[in-house]
This record gives sequence, C-alpha cells and structure tokens, in this order.
Amino acid sequence: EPKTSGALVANGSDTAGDPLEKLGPLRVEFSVPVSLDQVRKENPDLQEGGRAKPKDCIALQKVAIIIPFRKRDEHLKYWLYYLHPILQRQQLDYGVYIINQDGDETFNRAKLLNVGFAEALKEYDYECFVFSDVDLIPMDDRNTYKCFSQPRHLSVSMDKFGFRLPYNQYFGGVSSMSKEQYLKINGFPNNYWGWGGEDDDIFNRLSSKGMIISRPSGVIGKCRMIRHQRDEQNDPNPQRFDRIARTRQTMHSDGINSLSYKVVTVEKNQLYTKITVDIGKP
Ligand code: UD2
Ligand code: MN
Repeated sequence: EPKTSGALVANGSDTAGDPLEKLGPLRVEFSVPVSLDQVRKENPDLQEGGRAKPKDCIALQKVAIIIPFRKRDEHLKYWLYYLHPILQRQQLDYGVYIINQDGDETFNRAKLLNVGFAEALKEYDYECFVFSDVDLIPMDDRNTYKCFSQPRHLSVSMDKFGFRLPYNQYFGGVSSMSKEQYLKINGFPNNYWGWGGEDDDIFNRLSSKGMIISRPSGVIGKCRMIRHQRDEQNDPNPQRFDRIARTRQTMHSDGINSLSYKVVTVEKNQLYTKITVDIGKP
C-alpha cells in the first residue's frame, strides 16, 4: 500500500514515522492543494537555502538539486512538499537551487542548468548534481537522488509515457551527474532556446565520451508529472534536429566553458535558494 510522504505515517511497525526509514512506494497526487507554510512546518530541520543533512551520520553524498524555472509556482509547491521529506530520508547532504530565468525571452532549460551547476559550486563543495524538472515527483523513495559511477537517469517510468521509457537514449526529466562526469562532457549546451532537444544533446555528449546511462528499475523509477500546457516563450525549437546532429562538433566549444550570464537576485529561505538570472536571448 503506497504511503503518504509529506506527513509521518503510522505503519504498524516500531519504526513508524522514523524519518530515517525509507518507505518504498509513495502516494503522489496533485488534487489536494499544499501551502508553503505547511511544507515549512512539516520540514522543521531544513536550514536556510533549502539545505539539510543527516544529524547522526555522515551523508551519502553532497548533492545540489538544480531546477530550471520560470512562473511555475504551483508546481514548485508540490515539488517541495514531496521532495524535502524524501531527500531527508535518503540521508543526503543537499541543497535546492531554483534557477529562475529573468525576463520574457525564450526559455532555455539547459543553460539554466549550467548556471545552477556554477552557482551551487560557488557556495559549497558539492560532488553530485541532480537536474530536475519542477513538475516531476518520484513515486518511490528508493529512487535515490544521488550520483552513480555512470550518469544516472532517474525519471525512467513516467505516468505521461504510460510508465515506460519513451526510447532508450531518453535522458529528459530528472538526471544526475557527478562533478567529474559533468565536466567531462563540458556541461550542457547553452544554445537550445525553446522546447526540446537539449536532453538528447546531453545524451550525445555522454555517449561520445564513452559513458552509458545508469537507471533504477522501472518499479523504483516510477514518477508523476503534473499535467500542464506548454508555457509561453517555450515553443518547440525548430533548430533542435540540426543541433542534435552536430553535438560532437559543437560540445567542446559550447558548454560550461563558454557559459555567460548575470545573476539578478538571490533569495534564500527555509525551502530553497532561488537565483534569478539573466541568460540573454537567442
Ligand atoms: C520534457 C522533458 C524535459 C525537457 C523538455 C524539453 C519530460 C518529463 N521532461 O518536458 O526534461 O527535456 O521536455 O525541453 O519529458 N520550465 C519552467 N517555465 C517555463 C518553461 C519550462 O519552469 O516557462 C521548466 C520546468 O522546470 C519544466 C521544465 O522546464 O518542468 C521542462 O519544460 P516542460 O515541463 O514544459 O516540458 P516537458 O514537460 O515537455
Ligand atoms: Mn513538464
């Protein structure tokens, strides 16, 4: 029987409600509204900036969670509500970074992720980076948001794809990479403006460097995406097919080594660090 993740659950055993106990399958739904106030109350151990680490042991890894963002506050509430308890049960030393694209130019997911990598590292000695859409919630807390010996794809069986992988090379949604893995591929492309293709470009980068994708099983990797319309200023990028075909030529000059942006504001609260950033336009 799936358990609720936000609140403590009495499960009949003597570890009922133990925050260190993983629960397995979780009930994830978006019909009941949640408030940030409630999320703050249910996660009293969070530190400024959306940080937490285990009290009684050394964390598994130091993980920065990077979320590309613009005008998705409803989704962000659910993400925080579900993920903070899960990440604490997973005994990670983690911080949550919302990378908010300033202005109304075309959205650029991959460039925002690069900014997240760079900004998080200025703050702490993170060794692992989890890149997550704001609208994706894992349905099993055994799907650990950490890094592995190969780049990890975490959102492997999504409700929107009938709980199956849409294709083998698929790397969209939620993924993780160690600092070394990320640097080996020169980070992510900066020039995919609008929807689509950037995830396939990242896959091309990995495979061109001889890496393969690690994944949890289809059962542990179940997750839900909050249903939504395509946002404004994020229409499908007509250049994506041409760009994906050229990843191996472009990846060495386009990536973390060519990243430029301007931080506009940094907001820290109990639940997250939100960095609003000017990343320019196409
Ligand atoms: C798919 C992939 C996603 C990415 C995208 C193509 C899944 C589950 N996800 O998402 O990883 O490859 O296709 O670019 O298949 N966002 C905002 N505000 C905006 C626009 C986007 O916050 O105005 C962020 C937000 O975190 C969102 C993410 O970008 O979850 C991806 O955008 P999407 O959810 O509109 O695209 P989707 O669901 O097709
Ligand atoms: Mn989405």
